[in-house]
Amino acid sequence: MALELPSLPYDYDALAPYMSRETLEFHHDKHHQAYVTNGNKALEGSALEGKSLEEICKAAYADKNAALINNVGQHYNHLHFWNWMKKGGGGTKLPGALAKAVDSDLGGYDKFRADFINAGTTQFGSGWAWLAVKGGKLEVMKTANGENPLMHGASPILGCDVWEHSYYIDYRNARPKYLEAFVDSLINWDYVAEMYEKAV
Ligand code: MN3
Repeated sequence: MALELPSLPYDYDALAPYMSRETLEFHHDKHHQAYVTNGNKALEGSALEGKSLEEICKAAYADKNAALINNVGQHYNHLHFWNWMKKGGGGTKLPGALAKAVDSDLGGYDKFRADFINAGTTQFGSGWAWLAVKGGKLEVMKTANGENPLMHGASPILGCDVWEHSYYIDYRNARPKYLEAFVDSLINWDYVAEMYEKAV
């Protein structure tokens, strides 16, 4: 089945002022669409056509297939990225089991917040900051370009896009400010908890 661009799970104005309509229009309608279009081109006639996105991400990385890593990887990342945000999200509203794991595996919410923002800030060039499950435990990670934790033996449960197209319209070069707004005001913790339940 060909890759498809899903609609945003909210209105284009829903995440303002933390993420503007203009950013979402470019990011979703242009950038994500391009990953879908180019991912389909790269998959056409390949042995991975019809496999799950998770399988394609892992196999593409093992095969060092840059077109698939970048485009199908980014399709997977963005599918979840839209759902990792919501109006009125962010802060310490973590569902119970996840809050417990953040305490035991990451040293508590405040340390998670600092480490996640630091991962995104120190990712040189384009990439992602992640909260992932590896070996049954939570881990803060960062990856370059279109890569994701699936390609590094882990299951992503939260990711923040730190490509400039995700923040330059709203924050210019202030990537740390964007990461703070993402963590404090945008994270959809219910969706993160759903992915956590599936990953452990
Ligand atoms: Mn992006």
